[in-house]
Amino acid sequence: MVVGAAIVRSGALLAAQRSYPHQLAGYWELPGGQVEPGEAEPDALRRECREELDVDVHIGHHVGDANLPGGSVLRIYAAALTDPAREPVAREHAALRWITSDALDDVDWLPGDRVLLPRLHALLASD
Ligand code: 9L3
Ligand code: MG
Repeated sequence: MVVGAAIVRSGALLAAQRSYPHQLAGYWELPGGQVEPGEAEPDALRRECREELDVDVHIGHHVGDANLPGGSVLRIYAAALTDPAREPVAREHAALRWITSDALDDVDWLPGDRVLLPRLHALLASD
């Protein structure tokens, strides 16, 4: 299982551009990663956000799932910055961007994340 965070702040969604592996580099994703054995999904997501973005997040509701190449599942949860004034830092990504609904479809998303765009539009609309 791979978990990803749909971090929303002021009507915008945080997207992160992958820097590795080279097949995925340049594409955008919701930050996150592998759930470790015995780890609860929200705990994994909080850990990944600290490691990748250097921020603490509150994890909200389940937004949706998508199949990833290779057979694993990407599970997205809504999330919010614990301190909205603290800007996330790209510790493992090439870049970070806050995306509003009008620009969501134009981002070069990884295929798994792209499948969830209707859910992400709905999430932004409810913010
Ligand atoms: N993945 C796809 N979309 C995402 C995330 C967080 C991850 N939003 C894919 C990319 C990798 C795998 O899952 O093939 C594991 O992710 P990571 O641990 O390298 O971030
Ligand atoms: Mg990751």
